[in-house]
Order: sequence, then structure tokens, then C-alpha cells
Amino acid sequence: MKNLSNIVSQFKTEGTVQEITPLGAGLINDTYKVTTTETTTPDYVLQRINHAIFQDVEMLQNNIDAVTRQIRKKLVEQGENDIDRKVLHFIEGNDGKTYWFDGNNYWRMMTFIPRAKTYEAVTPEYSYYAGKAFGDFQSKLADIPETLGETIPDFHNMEFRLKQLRDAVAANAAGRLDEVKYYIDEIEKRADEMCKAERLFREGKLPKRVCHCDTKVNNMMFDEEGKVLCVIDLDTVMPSYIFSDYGDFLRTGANTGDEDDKDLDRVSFNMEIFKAFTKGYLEGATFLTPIEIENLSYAAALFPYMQCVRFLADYINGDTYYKIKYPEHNLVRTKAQFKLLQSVEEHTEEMKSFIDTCLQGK
Ligand code: GN1
Ligand code: MG
Repeated sequence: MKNLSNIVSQFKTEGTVQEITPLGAGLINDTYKVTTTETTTPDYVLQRINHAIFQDVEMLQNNIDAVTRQIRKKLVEQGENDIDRKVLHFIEGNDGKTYWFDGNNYWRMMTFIPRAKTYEAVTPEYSYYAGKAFGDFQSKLADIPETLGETIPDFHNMEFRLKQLRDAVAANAAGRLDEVKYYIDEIEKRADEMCKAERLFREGKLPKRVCHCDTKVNNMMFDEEGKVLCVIDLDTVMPSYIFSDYGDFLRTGANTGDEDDKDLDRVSFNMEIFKAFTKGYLEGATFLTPIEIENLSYAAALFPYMQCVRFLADYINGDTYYKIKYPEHNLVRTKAQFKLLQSVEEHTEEMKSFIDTCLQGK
């Protein structure tokens, strides 16, 4: 707490620090809530940026500054109220930057958004709002003047993720290969089809746009009535295919079980959530091209697949990337994502016809 208070004092915050407590369940950064004593001053969020993963912190914060500036500008233009709860506000450090390096770690602070909630699971009603919010988020960023950098190069590049898995398999660093052969085979069977986005991009048919790239349900803040306030966790905002945001929300939001469920019977793809989210998304994302729309059902499968590949590669490598709670955690996650993928695959035709229906209604 004493060291953390010292870090807080590097930023231009208001009020007196009362307590600093861990916050949230992210797998990458360490996050704390900083409560201030006074009722007139805001509380804050303090975050240690994982710079083993985000190696260019300067680029990362530049992206975030550009994105929050643009969203704030659009909110003002639209005459929105409650703007401070609808976009993140980063606190300037004493040296004028929105992050601070203590010699070992990078830190940043933002205002804590009051009376807001995050969820690990959503109802169809909430996911309709979430769909609209993500469509709207992408729309607001469609004409951002700055060119954003890739904070993690090739983050959602499926060809690259498969290469990482194949490298992990070749090295077999943790000696875990034998127990995962079935999953490797299942992944390889789908590999060509799943790299479709990269092919379409190379052929000049699919654009990259500014996307959030980590639209897990719990990266979104809801207000008291279940309406989305804002999207958080902006580290991965970067140029990508719109599939990233559409697909990753469904991967988490439409899973009837948990991302790391040990009970695979609980894991399946919830079509009610899919429908509500898709309807909202198509209403919010007004800029989509036919090729993007045509491939939304592909996107729904791509993200459980990609996450399965990433968790499995990490398991084979001996758990060097994701935080784990027990030794087989990454294997359990892999199995749960694979089960989800199978369930998505069973719904392909139903998804396609629902999307067609939405478009006809337009
Ligand atoms: C990580 O930080 P967090 O938990 O929101 C990961 C995502 C994965 C997710 C899986 C930078 O997100 O890409 O989808 O875990 N973020 C990074 O739960 O790798
Ligand atoms: Mg998060």
C-alpha cells in the first residue's frame, strides 16, 4: 500500500488516498481501486501495465489518448449527458504523460467510473445494448485522424497464432504434447478455413478498421439500468478486422458456461444472446461492407477457435502468457473453448439466416 501510494503521488490526482485494493479479473494487467477520503473527489483506478506483453507503452498510451479524445469529441458533438461515465479519463502524470515508469514497471491512472458495473454473463437484453455499443464504438472511431499502432503486432492474425501453436508443438517445452494431440488435430482440420480473414485482406477485399480487440463481456461498464456506459480495457485498441469485436463478445457473452469451465456440459452457444447482440451490432455499425456482414458467422467461430489455439499454445509452452490459478488451467480453458467452437459450428446455418432476416428488415 505504501509503495502503491507513492505511485499514485506521481499523478495529478485530487483528494487523499484512503485505501488501495485489487480490482477486476483481467488476465494481463494488475488493477487496483484507489479510494479517496473526501466525498467531493473522485476515486481512481491504478493499473500496472504488463510491458512484457505490451512492449511499446508509449505507442499504447498514444493510441489510448487518441481514442478517448475522439470518443469524447463525438459524445460532445452528439450533445450527450454524463460524458465522464461514457469515456475513460486518464490522469496526467507530474511529467505531463499519461503513464509513469518507476524504473521497473509502467503505471497509469484513470478516474473510477461511479455507479457502474461489469458482468461476467449477460442477458439477451443487455447484449442487444452491448451490440449497439460496440457497433457505435467502431463507428465513432471510423474517422479518427490519427493512425493507430499495433500495440501487439499480429494480435488477431490467425495465421500468426497458428504459427505460434506449431512452434510450441515443435519445441514441446513443457513435455505436454502427448496429452493434447486430439486438440491439435481438431485445430489443424479447421486451420485453412479459419485463416480466411487474412486471405481476404491480402486480396484487398477486407479492410482493417480501428477495433477494440478485447470485447469480452467484462470489458464493458453498464449503468444501473443495464445500458452500456462505456468500453474499458483499451490496451488492445488497434487496426483489425471488425470480426475481432463482434466475435470476441459472442465468445464470452454467448457462452452458457465459463471461459474456463471444467464442466463441458455447461458450455454451449446461446442463440438468444447471439440474436440480440447481432441485431444491436448491425444497428450500431452502419458502415459495414457486404463482405464484412457475410462473414459474421465465420467471426462467431473464429474467436473461440483463436482462443483455443492461444490457450493451447500457452499450455504447451508451460504457461508463460496467461495468469493461471492451477497447473492445468490453460488446458481446461482450451477444452472449454473447443466445446464452444463445436456448438457455434452447429448453429452456422441458423446464424446466417438470422443475419439475412436482420438485413431485410433494414
Ligand atoms: C486477455 O486482459 P484480459 O483478461 O481482458 C487477452 C485477450 C484474451 C483474454 C482471454 C492482451 O484479456 O486477448 O482474449 O485474455 N489479452 C491479451 O480471456 O492478450
Ligand atoms: Mg479485462
